[in-house]
Amino acid sequence: VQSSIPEPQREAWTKFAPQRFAKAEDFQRDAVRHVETSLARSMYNCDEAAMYAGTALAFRDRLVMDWNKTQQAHTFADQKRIYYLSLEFLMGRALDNAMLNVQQKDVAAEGLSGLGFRMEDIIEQEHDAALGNGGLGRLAACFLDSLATLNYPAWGYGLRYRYGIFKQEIVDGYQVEVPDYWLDFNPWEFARHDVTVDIQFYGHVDKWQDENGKTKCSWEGGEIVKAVAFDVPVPGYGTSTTNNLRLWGSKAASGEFDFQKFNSGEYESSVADQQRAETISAVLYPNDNLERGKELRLKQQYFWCAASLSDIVRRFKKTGRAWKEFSSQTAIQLNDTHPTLAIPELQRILIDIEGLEWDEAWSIVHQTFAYTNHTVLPEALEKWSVGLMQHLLPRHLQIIYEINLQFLQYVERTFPKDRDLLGRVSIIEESNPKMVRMAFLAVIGSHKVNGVAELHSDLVKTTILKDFVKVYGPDKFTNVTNGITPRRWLHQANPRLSALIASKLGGYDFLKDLTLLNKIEAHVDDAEFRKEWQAIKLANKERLARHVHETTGITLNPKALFDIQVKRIHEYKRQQLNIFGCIHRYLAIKAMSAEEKKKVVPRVTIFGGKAAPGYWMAKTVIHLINKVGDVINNDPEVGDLLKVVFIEDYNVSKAEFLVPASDISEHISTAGTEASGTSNMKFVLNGGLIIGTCDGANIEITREIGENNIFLFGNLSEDVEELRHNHVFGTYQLNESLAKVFDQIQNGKFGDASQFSALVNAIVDHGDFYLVSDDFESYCQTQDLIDESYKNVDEWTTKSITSVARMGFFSSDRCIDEYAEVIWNIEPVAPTKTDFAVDLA
Ligand code: 9GP
Repeated sequence: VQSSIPEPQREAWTKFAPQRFAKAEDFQRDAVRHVETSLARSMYNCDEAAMYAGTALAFRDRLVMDWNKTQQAHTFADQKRIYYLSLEFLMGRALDNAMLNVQQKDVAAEGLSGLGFRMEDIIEQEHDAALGNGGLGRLAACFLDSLATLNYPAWGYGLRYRYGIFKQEIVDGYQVEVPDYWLDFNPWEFARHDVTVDIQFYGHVDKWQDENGKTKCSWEGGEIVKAVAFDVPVPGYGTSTTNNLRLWGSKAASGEFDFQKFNSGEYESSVADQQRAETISAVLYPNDNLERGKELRLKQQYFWCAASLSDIVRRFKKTGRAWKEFSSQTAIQLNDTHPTLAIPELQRILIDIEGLEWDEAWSIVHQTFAYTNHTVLPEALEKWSVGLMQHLLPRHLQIIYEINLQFLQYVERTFPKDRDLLGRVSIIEESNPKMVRMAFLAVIGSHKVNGVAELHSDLVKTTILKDFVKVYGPDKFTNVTNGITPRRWLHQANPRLSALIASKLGGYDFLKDLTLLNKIEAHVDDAEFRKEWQAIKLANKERLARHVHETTGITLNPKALFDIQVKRIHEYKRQQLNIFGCIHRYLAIKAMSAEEKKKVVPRVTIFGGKAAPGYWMAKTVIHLINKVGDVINNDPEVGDLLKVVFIEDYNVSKAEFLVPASDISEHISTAGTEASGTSNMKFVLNGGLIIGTCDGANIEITREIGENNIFLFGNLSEDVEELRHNHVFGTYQLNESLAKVFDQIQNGKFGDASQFSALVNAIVDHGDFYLVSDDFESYCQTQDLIDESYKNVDEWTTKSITSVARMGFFSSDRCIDEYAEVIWNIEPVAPTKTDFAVDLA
């Protein structure tokens, strides 16, 4: 195609295509042009929002050049691609990331300043793309960054929710949910009105014999909804590779609205179809680690899986290859069980539409898919009732039954003496109503299954999928410990620390190979380096203190020990343990003499995180935190010795300034419950130490950075079951210090005690499932140890530097290389040379 374009045309094209900004003026020209022409604004009414738009569009123009070329190069290379199917992509803001990844932020900052704007203010104008709940969605976003940076031919597929995760407001200490209108202005997406797929729901299955007497099935009738593609460019760091994230939006298949109804005066019902169809991609379910079998959620899942597969299959068919090559050209990763319907959908396409035999199709399906498990919590494992599936997806249910039948026949042949095994591994749970177990379908339809940290992957094999290890053997199961992108979580969030590291390592290569960080350990005794290290932490704490003051009126002492726990609010994550610990500390301070108080290390405890709107206990925890804060922060006897702050509406962009400001962060889940955790990695990478349980990736962090550099406490996962059993059947003794904390709550010290009774009763009367009481003593003792350690500034700084130096393993680049080699079997494609991106590799 390229050589068929005549030279003069090609020359003109190249001459006028957007170029890299050689100087600040080039950026200004484009930004001003966009403000004037794309926004129809002028110098006199260009506010920060307008200048953000001008800046974003100026950068977008250039990103698109690399994006187009990358797509052409990947088509031309015709190599195996990876498709990452995730119902959540928690991307956060795009502008800062784009400027840094193409290494033009300094030019833009200079240009903006010349136009009378500050870079920080412009960046602040952008809405977060909050299409996710927590760790799972943010992991998908980090993976996209790494895939592009490492030049892998990869696409993300997700849903374009009109409303992302709700905005959280705190009113009188309670969480209130407000809609997130993030699409009001979003320059980062391209609507592809020409890329649409018709998606079918409901209907029935017709069965007939073809001319050769073979039984054929087809799915008929029902309702059609249109999927429209919206594409988002994902630029790699220091490479021209810019991959695509394709998000599907839903529309009525029959056009805008029913003209006949409109003409006969039925104005409202004329748009009803449209509204019903658009509902599918309207909202993100705001549940983290919790599934409820709602029909709309199943519709979302099928809509997105079917649209994505149709797109993938169409792209494959354009290559003209035979079907048997599909799985050597295509890898599809299922991010959790949410996209599991893609398995029966591909089988359906191959047998019902493309006419393949069942066995040939199944072998393609099985070789194509791999599944990542992100939780062993029973309440998070997806199940759909057979009745709902029959109603919504009748053909898929038939296919699932056939997959199950063949699988169970295999199990029966292999383990003829183990009758119970059949019931335990069946995709269909024989409950009332019968349920389809999606994790089992994902395992059976995939060639590899992975967990996300070593302990978690072991637990997967010994608990929820134990019987499948027996059936398939251990090789099908593997571990890929999670990681984070150092571009966003160090370079973007903490530019001064990144610059300090670069000054010692002779450049920013560590952002592409994080293991190079180990070289800063050689500078651990360098006095100047240590001074700057400490100054950076203090500056980050001052910035956070300013934010807290502006938003809550609370004044923080930046020299205090900043202790941060930010993540979704969940009983298993145990924010309740932290707030009970704060009350315990408060009581201790209140009992101190003036002399004793002088020895106390002042502490600021910061919480942040959303509760699922229907999760009452989590909302109670938020309420308690705010009420405890009100009392402590206004107690003159306590003063600066303790402050308790709740940061409203925790999201990716808030994480970017919270993470660099911590001295200690809390990762204190009941052992065996947190699959991995990824914020633990972010905090340590920014020089904060952590207090944590032996859970998820904390264990591997300890192995990498050394036991002396982490504060571990609490019971181990192997003891959890027995402790729980003892709570119910043995003699249960509430921890004494915790009992005193509860006395204060019940006496109304923090307001109406009845508001918090469920929280207290869960521990006192209902078996303390999360072992708060069992771990309380060791938690408080460890907090005391932290205070002691913090007093020794030198020792603390050494721990901080050493830990950062040893965090190389936790880059998401390492994860992606592991997935590429062990699971996907894909190779990078050499990036194209473009005028815009600087190719470091
Ligand atoms: O709860 C896990 C969290 O520990 C992990 O870091 C994250 C990414 O792997 O996934 C979370 N799981 C879910 O959100 C639901 O399975």
